[in-house]
Amino acid sequence: MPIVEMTRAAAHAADPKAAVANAPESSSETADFYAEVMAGLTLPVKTLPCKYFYDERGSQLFDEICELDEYYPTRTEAAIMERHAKEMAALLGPDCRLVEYGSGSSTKTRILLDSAPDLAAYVPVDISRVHLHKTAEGLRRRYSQLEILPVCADYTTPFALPETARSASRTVAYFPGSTIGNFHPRQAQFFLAQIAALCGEGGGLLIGVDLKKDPDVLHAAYNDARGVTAAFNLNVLDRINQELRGEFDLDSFAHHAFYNEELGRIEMHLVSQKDQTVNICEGAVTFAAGETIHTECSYKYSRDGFARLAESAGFQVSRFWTDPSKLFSVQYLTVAPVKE
Ligand code: AVJ
Repeated sequence: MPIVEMTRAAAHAADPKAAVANAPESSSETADFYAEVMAGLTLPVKTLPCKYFYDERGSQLFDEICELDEYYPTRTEAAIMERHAKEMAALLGPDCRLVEYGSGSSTKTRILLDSAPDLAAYVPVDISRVHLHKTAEGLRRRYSQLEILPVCADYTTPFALPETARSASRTVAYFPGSTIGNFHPRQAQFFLAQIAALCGEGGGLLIGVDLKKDPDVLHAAYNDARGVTAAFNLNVLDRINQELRGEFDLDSFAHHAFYNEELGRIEMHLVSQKDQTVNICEGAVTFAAGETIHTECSYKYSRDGFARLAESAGFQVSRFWTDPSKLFSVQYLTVAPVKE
């Protein structure tokens, strides 16, 4: 079926519940997904955007990754948040409009919200409409006094902030999880500059940033013994099969993750185990044995390296919290006054 008809079929799926759970939220999203998949797989170095990991199954697998012994970031960040929540909340100050980028299930946000009772509003921004509204409902029950204004948007592109009932004294962005590591440094600079512009003078950004460390620790975190990370990586091919009528044989691709020391990043790849051609809807992609699809970068920063990046985007690092082993950091950046 050609992509245009397929997207119509998705829009009129027979079982609406199944459509909500598994599939693209609209037909134009299926078309975008197809276009990005084919654009990535026809590059000289085949690539897939890592944002497509997070369908229903992928989000479940990611939650499982977060529980793994080897995967230190989630629990380390949560511990830093718990330990310094009061100080963080004080930095937000009264009547703050808190905007969360990629809110997901807002687990870490609860730590912050528990200590910050007098926010003007909480604005979770997420691309997944289902997740967003489910999470907002849960938070409304727990924080009945707080105005919660979910925005369904791809936060890497400009979006409008909703009006708050109570007028806000300032805007602070929250970007946990070290998702900033998925951006190449120049993309990260541009993205942070957009946040600085949105928050404006007096505004700030509370951000989780994974730190450079012993490569063996990094290697283990992305090559867990139970193979959950491998399943998470391979799931993107299954998603293409489901949503785009792809014909990937998952046994013909292998998970490969390693630390690229020179570039300071973990790279995840899917390695073709043989010469093969894979049909995807109307397209076809040919792989040589050993050829890879680059599926994710996860950059790790030194304290100084991130400070330089922040400054290049118009921020100043005003607080830096870390854990005793210096595995992870949470940092509070303030919008630097415009130089005369
Ligand atoms: C959610 C982007 C922070 O880079 O560590 C986990 C995603 N990839 N295991 C990360 C991920 C493989 C994760 N981020």
